[in-house]
Amino acid sequence: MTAPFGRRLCEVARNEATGGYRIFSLADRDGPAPQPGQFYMLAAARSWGEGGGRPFLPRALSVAEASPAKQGVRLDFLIEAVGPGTDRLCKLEPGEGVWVTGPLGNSFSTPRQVNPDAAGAILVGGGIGIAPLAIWRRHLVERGIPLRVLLGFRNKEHSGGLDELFCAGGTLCPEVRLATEDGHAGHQGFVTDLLATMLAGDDAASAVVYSCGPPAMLEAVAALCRQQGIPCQLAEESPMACGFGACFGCAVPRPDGSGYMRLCVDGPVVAGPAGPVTAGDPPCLPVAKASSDMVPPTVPPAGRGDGERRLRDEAVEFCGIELGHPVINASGTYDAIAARRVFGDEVLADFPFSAFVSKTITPEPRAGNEPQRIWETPAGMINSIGLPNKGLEGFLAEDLPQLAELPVPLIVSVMATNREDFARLVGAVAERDEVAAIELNVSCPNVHSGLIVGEQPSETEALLEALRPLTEKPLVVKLTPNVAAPEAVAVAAEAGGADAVSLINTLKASAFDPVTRRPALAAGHGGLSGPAVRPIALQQLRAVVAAVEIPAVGMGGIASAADAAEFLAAGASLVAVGTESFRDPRAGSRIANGLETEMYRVQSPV
Ligand code: RRO
Repeated sequence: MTAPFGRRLCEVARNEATGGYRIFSLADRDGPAPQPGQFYMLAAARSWGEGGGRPFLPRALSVAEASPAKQGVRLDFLIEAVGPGTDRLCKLEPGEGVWVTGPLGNSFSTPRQVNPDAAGAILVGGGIGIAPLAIWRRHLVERGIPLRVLLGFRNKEHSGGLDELFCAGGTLCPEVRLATEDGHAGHQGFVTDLLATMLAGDDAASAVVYSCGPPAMLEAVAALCRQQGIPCQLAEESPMACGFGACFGCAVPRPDGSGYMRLCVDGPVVAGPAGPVTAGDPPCLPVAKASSDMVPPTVPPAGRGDGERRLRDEAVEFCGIELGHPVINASGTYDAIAARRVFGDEVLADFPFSAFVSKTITPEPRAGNEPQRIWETPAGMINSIGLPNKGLEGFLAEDLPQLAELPVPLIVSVMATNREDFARLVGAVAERDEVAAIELNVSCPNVHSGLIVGEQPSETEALLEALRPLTEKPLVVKLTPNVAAPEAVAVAAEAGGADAVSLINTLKASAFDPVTRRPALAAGHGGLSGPAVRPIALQQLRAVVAAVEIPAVGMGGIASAADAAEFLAAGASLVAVGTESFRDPRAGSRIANGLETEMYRVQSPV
């Protein structure tokens, strides 16, 4: 089952305190019923990102219950206010709007699907992690599958949802046993104490364990199951910007140890043994700045450069390629293959971009950087993804045939650390008919030596001189903003034979975790994107456009048609949407649809 493509507006039906947490219910008129274990990306429709720019990203919440409503489905979530996103959701009143994307991710599998001899299910929940187990319990009860439920809480104040989700008529359901660290109810100690005893019994031998809770608890559950040879499924959590495979932020180690997987598309339910998972403010989607404060249409000025670009109609030509409109994606911010897996073929029917730029590929496969990979900042985020990709051969064999099914021209982004490897990439990619153009990423801030070429005009020119003879296909150079004069690099790229430049890549940035006081990202630093960088991107674009004759693709924090219009006014031939797609999977279409109107409006100076 695929999710509806894009985000939709739902209404808060209920938001009530329950033992330290809140039961938060939404009326989802147009959504399908979720499967147990699935999650949604949620963001308040109003005042999201105001007063300091956070929350900026939507938050991922597992569904605790779903019931048929007069129209559509009513969704229940359990929320704890642990950061700006959950704080905001906790304050919403019934009737207020929430942007919703989902249901997302995979779901629990019934014991027989996991183990044909299974006698029953053992559900193990901790704290707010009891949420997905509540809907899973109901599902199992309805199918007559025997089950036992073990739930653990720190204390009475942190036992929210228990009364509502695991009690009937005010009494705890008979199959539920409790463990509390303060001993106020049930066994005093950890829920894993109860699990250890249960798994040692003969009647547990063919059971399947399902668990959700804090990372340490999941690791203990996985270890116990491994010792007893009992299969387990763990609903994990990881910081997540998009929920549909675009941001590459929610990486967790694969259970078999072979690199990382994205929890949003390969989880959140993972077969044990569990890898380490990262806790934190359960992730998230805010609303783009409304563009309705613009004054009525008038005829735009003609020409190129500051405030002088004319957009006659939606179609544009870029390096000899006809495009339906001027909005493409920024490399690495939209995985069209994953999006199709999540949302189905509607992605093809209403593709958000007029050309698709792949995530950067390298000669050899790369696992990407260790998590934590993303961090929300005021009006933006820092990423340190580290170029995970299948390598040239893997890309050509597995990804290219799927990308060739997209209804738009394909631009393949490549990166190497030396000219020979760049040449290998360009040579191999250029000979494929499916590829319309090649983007040379000389500006990744997150890999060793990723920036060396793009920071130096002479290196950039020499690289282009080496690559130019290899293909007649357009070569687009992705510029770094992390230099004093990006226009000097653009001039060098043009001199070397580049057909176009694109800018900006992300700005080198850091953040510190307020709790640990250590760098928030495992790599120590990363690249900043989102509306926070927009004025910098516009200034660099102006400087580059003034310095070169070749066209420029402008990007950096574009969240609305009005923003895109600014980039076109500054001289961009195309605009690219990046981080905004994390918040709205159809942001590209929204911006393209609004763009023509924007271009014919006089921009208000205030
Ligand atoms: O994968 C990344 O970490 C990454 C890349 Br290749 C890039 O070009 N820009 C960025 O912000 N992140």
